[in-house]
Amino acid sequence: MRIVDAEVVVTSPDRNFVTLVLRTDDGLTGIGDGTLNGRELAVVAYLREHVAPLLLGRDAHRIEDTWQLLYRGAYWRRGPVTMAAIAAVDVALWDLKAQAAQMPLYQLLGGASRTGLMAYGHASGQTLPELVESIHARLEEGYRSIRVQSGVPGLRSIYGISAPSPAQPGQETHPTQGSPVARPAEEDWDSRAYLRHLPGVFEAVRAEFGPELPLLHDVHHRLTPVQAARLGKDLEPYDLFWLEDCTPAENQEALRLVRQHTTTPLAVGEVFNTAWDYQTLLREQLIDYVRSAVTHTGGISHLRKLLDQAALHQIRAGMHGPTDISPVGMAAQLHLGLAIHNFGIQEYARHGALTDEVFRQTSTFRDGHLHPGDEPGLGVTLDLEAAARHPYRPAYLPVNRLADQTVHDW
Ligand code: CS2
Ligand code: MG
Repeated sequence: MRIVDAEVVVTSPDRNFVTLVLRTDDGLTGIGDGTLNGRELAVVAYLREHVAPLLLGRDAHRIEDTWQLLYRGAYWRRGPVTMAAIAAVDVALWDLKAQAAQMPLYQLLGGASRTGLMAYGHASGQTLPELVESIHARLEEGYRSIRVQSGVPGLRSIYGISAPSPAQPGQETHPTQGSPVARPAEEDWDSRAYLRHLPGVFEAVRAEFGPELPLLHDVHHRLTPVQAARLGKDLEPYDLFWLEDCTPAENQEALRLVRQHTTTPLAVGEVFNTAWDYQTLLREQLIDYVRSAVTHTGGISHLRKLLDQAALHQIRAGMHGPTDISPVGMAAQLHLGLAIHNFGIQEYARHGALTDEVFRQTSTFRDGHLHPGDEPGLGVTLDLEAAARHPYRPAYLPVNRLADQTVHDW
């Protein structure tokens, strides 16, 4: 099974996606996601200029060898652009191998360890009534676990919440979705106001929805270790499923302080790109969930190694699944999540209707659970004609500023 063509497709149905399409001499087509939100074209150039020429003529079955060739062969280690590019190749090769074997990919990864993947959806509101309405809407859509994001009095617009609008009260912001921006939008931030406000939000949500509903919350890297420790403690009565990215976790040791002070479970890692970024976190058992996505962590081959290592420390997978992971990347992590033993939960934000036209998918979402489907391979096909109708649009993620205009983590 020789690779005869490697094409990089950029399309922007509802937002930008980068897809690698590999074709083989026996007529198969495999696809992989290389989308890096806000820096998409860096991955496109990496793939087109530096990776595609190396793939032509190679045996598509040699997945691990190709991974090592691209990782070690670059000499320069790690990094989001490199690891997204390697992920696109890795996932396309797994797609090809599973199609050649005429099996859904999860069968090649060891077979199903469960009947479906518990998925959490996003609820948010600028005010408490808007938030409650948003949680009800997600429950009606079938979600059985909910991430709760709330506005903070005095702050105009913050991560996960759109500014109040009569047309779409409390609807979640999908950064870069909709109207692309030539410059990053600026949002504002005040950690003390947030720390005062959030526990009351969770108290009210628990009072409305009862003790059973799994609730999650994303801090988006905004707190110092001591602030995060306090928030974890303050939220303990509301029994969170997890508290996500409570500090900028590239300072892995900082999580020690948080851990010493709270039993609120911690999830970290959506911005990491290799297993090496987790060394202290795993060894010292400082987190409970690994947030890495297949697309940003060198693909199935590398993330599998990280998750197997996490399993030895009773740490589970909670793979990143916002709309900036394409349907191809999502399918890859559904197959992986179905196969591994230490699956925890899957983030799931539905793509728009245009995206569903460009990427045809076999996955299903029923009663709060996802399943990748049983077609050979990943179960996703890319409609090249539909993709061509939606050219790339430059778009940036927002940035955050404090009241005195200091740039803060967004
Ligand atoms: C987020 C993401 O889903 C999440 O947990 O933190 O929405 C993140 O902001 C985006 O993926 C950035 O591209
Ligand atoms: Mg997050």
